[in-house]
Amino acid sequence: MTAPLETVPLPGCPTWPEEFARRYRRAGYWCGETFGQLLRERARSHGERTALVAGAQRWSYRELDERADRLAAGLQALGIKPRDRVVVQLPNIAEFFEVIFALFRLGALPVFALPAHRSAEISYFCAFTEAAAYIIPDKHGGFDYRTLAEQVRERVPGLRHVLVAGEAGPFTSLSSLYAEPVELQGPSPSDVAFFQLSGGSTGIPKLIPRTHDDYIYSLRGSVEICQLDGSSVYLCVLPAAHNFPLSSPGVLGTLYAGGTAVLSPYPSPDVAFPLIEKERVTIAALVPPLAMIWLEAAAARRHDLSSLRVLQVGGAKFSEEAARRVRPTLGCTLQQVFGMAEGLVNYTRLDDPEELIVSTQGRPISPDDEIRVVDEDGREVTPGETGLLLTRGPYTIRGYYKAETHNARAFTPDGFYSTGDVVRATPEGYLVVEGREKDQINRGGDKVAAEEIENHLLAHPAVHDAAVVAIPDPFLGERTCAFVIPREAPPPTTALTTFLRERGLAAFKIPDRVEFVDAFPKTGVGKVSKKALRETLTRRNTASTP
Ligand code: OOB
Repeated sequence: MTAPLETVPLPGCPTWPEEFARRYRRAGYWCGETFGQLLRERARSHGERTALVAGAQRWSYRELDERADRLAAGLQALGIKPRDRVVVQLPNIAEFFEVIFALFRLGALPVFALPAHRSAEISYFCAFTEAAAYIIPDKHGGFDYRTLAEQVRERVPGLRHVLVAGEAGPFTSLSSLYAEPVELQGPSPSDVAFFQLSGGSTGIPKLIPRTHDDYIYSLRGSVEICQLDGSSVYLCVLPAAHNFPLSSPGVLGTLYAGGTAVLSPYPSPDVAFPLIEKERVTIAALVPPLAMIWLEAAAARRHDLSSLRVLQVGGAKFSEEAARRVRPTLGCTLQQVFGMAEGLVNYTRLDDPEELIVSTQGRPISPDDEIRVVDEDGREVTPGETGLLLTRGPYTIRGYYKAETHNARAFTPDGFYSTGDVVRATPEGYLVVEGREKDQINRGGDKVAAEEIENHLLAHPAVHDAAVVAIPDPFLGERTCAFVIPREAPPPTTALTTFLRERGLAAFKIPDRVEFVDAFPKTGVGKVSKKALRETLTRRNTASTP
């Protein structure tokens, strides 16, 4: 596979200015390698090692490499071309990786949907990216994705192919596509490799273009920080499409390091603990609510978890009290991970003092990750003060896909991404997440954009206005509450939640609670005051507790 070095940027994808690109190459961050080449190289140097374990399947590096080649040839024969977008919605199954490496080799671009997404989200991704194909499992978690694909097909007539891992039903099975490998030109390292999804704070989800160069750099940095090597065994329990289990260092980092990635179909201890024991897992990644469940279950000591050296926790704030329990309960190091699909990832280091590990969310991967903590006017705060986190660097995007207006707000003119996170930097340069300024609910790591849910609620005939806010929750950290001004008599709450489900929203986005009000409190400039709404809730709760 020969990769051209420079190509025309994909329309709608902002790139790094030339002087930065040059700097990142000179510093050795961008190495000029693509994912397709990376896998080929690993298959050459240690082809017989186990790359992936999923259920009864155990694929060596050689096998993964060959499967990707044969599937790439089949996808090409089907008419999938370089730069075509392909919405990939696969759970933690081995085919996930065969599919994405096949697409990488072809230069087609996976759009990473989550297994929890339903017709509203998937139809949007397919339509917005003008996807050539949509790839699903047959069934997972008791849900038939082929039914979903039928709904998506109806909504997006331009979608040419639905490809299924497993029983295809009316669609095409992936296994029917395998063909003799063909010579492919392959993408350039500076090309976009795929799209991640933003947690979002606006009405519609944003797509994040990541290049081979920038993402592989974040893998290399993560592998070094997490000390992965050929003997590492990574357990993937979170949905593999998410940036955290995919690349921090995740499955892709594990493959980069020549280790073994074990895919767990579900995150619960009854599924994950036997896998840790059997496969001698050395590192696993969790969101805080799952970490709490694991800590409870591990205390029962029914499984041998002694191989575990690192437990990563991230995606949402992990409470210091829970963080302190990791080492005594699991006998391993906690690593806090504060990252974002847009780029920047912070890690506590494995040999950091315990105090730093339990009380901070880590520091950036790269010496060239630029961090600014600013006040409301964009001025840098005194070191140690709390402010809004802005960042720029060798693996942080310069803009979302086809989102010019939003990009003007989410990025500063000099290219810093405004994360919407409120942080404080410690004297050691570690970040502590203190809160959030963006209009988003972080439901135990699942991100819900308030405006997206408000727009859906507004489509209900009984709703005059809606405002969605976070409510504190001891387990998930936050849950969602929708404040609704009804047009006349309030409809039953279930009428609204059923309505949202029927519109095809992912279950984690359905409000946990609905409160009816006559009017919304307003801020000085006349905007809905979500702060005052959250206070209303505290008052209502106090009033209802005897
Ligand atoms: C990860 O990525 P996303 O894109 O789902 O969400 C990013 C947002 C951050 O901006 C922040 O608001 C929140 O999730 N977050 C945390 C956190 N990690 C993420 N808030 C507090 N403490 C943490 N440790 O969530 C993600 C991507 C890569 C690695 C890890 C997490």
